[in-house]
Formats: sequence, structure tokens, C-alpha cells
Amino acid sequence: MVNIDVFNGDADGICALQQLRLHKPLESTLVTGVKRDINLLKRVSAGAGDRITVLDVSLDKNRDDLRRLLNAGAEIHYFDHHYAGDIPIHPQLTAMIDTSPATCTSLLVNNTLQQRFCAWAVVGAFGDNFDTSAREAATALDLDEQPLEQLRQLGIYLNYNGYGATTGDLHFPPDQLFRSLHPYTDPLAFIEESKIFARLKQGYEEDMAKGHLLRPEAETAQYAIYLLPAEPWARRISGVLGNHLAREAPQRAHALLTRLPDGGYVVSVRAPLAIKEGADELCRQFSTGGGRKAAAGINHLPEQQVDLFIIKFKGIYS
Ligand SMILES: [Mn+2]
Repeated sequence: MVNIDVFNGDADGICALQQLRLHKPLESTLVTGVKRDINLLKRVSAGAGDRITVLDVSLDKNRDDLRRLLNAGAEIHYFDHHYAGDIPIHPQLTAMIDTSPATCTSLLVNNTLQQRFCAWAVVGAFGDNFDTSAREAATALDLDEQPLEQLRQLGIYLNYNGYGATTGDLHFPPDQLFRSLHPYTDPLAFIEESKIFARLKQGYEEDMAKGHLLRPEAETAQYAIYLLPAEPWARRISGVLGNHLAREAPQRAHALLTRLPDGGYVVSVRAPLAIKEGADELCRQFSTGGGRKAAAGINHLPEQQVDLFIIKFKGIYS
């Protein structure tokens, strides 16, 4: 019997697993990747008696492999908040899926564990840009503003670390990052003691300083569109810069198109935070698109579809 933990390589995926493995420590094989690498079940082989936990990746995008593994006899526990489509009914599948725009996988796990490792859930929620939900969950911790702000920063940095075309773009591969924070029951102790927090903070600040020099290609009261160059720093910040811009201008939708080295673009879309709607519907119209209502993306937008994307983006958010 083997245990396999399959998780998104961003803050939410890592913090969801962190809570589960603090609650129930076990030896497991880790399957993860950059944030955009969500077809993770494709990489899993398992059979009867094996246990798979899947965190923070769309069931809809993993549907065929989910069926394959269930049919092979594996037991699967699935927690997520991305678009799922029909959730299969199967005796070996336990699914906790909630796509409402105010929750994330770390918060779903937090509820399941009755707030046992709430501070890590708060980190994950901040990472996914759910500031309101994160602060709400954090009331149980009774923290002052300063430590709460540290949890928020850790969430942002862990999330930032997930973005890149390959793990080569990242400061830390997500499985390594998980293993380094796993010994810490308290994220504030991790921040205090581990060198990783300082390294991520430095990388984030350097990359964001470059991002702040960018000017939008198009800008109205309702939306802004940015183009980013084909460079690792741009691939690392596209998502967190999108979150940052969304917080700065909550009435506005944002699209960030980052040029890929081999042509085409990787796209991040942020719905206006004031409405948190439409981003996933827009991105799912493109073959490599997906995400959630407030934040979605397209992994590879071919050059010849850029105009179409911009027309649809403006159409939704004008
Ligand atoms: Mn998430």
C-alpha cells in the first residue's frame, strides 16, 4: 500500500497538504509542479489498497485519470475549489469540492480539521488572494496585526514561488518547499527560523520592482491589459502582480499576457475583486485555459488567438 499526495505547487496547495500531514503524518510520494501544471493525476499510477490525496487542482482537468485510478482500485480523497463539472459518484472517492468564490482548498481542509492548524489555512487563503476569508478565519487565532501581516506575506511569497513555465524558473521546487515547512506547526516559527522566507521575500521584491515599471497596453476604468516579456522574472510574477493590481483597483479586471520563449503567451486573468466573476468562463473558452471565478489563466495562448482573447476579455468586463 502506498500513499500519494498530489497537490498544486502554490501556497494554497502546499498549505492544504501541510495541515493534513500535520494532522496525520505519513510517508507519502509527493506529486506536484509549477502552479500551472495541474494535470497531475496523469503522473500517478496506483492500484487497490493505495491511497491518493488530491489538493487544489481542478477535478474536471483530471477527470480521465481520476476514473482510471478509481477503476484500478485506489482510494481517493479530493479537496478543491476549482471548476469541477460533474463529480463522479464512486465508493472509493471522497470529494470535498466547493467552488464558491470566497473559499479555497486550505480553508476547506481547515473546516474538515476543525481549525486545528488554522494558521496554515490562513497562509494558504492569503496566498490565493482571499484576504477577507483569510482574516475571517484568522479571528480564531486572535493575532495582532503584525503577525497577521507576516502570515499574509508568507502566503504571497509561497504563491509567488509557484509561478513559472517549469520548476527551473522557481526559487524552490514545490515538493522541496513543502518538505522544508513541514516540520513547523506554526508558520510564524517557520518565518522566524527558516532562511527560505527571507530568500522568497528578496526574490519577490526584486521581481515585483521590475513589474511595477510596466505600463498597461490598454487601460479603462473597467479593465487593464499588460504585456510581460519572455523572462523568468516575468513568468514568476505574472500571477502575484495580477493579484496586486486587482487589490489596488478592485473595480477593474486585469489581464496579464506574458510572452513565452517559444511563441505565444501565458495569460493570467483577474476579475474585478468587487465582483469576482467571469475569469474562469473566459479562460475555459481557450483550450489550455482554466481556473476559478475570480482568478483564471491560459497556459498557452497562441499568437493568432491574442486578438480574440482581448475581444472576449473586453466583452466580459466592459
Ligand atoms: Mn487554490
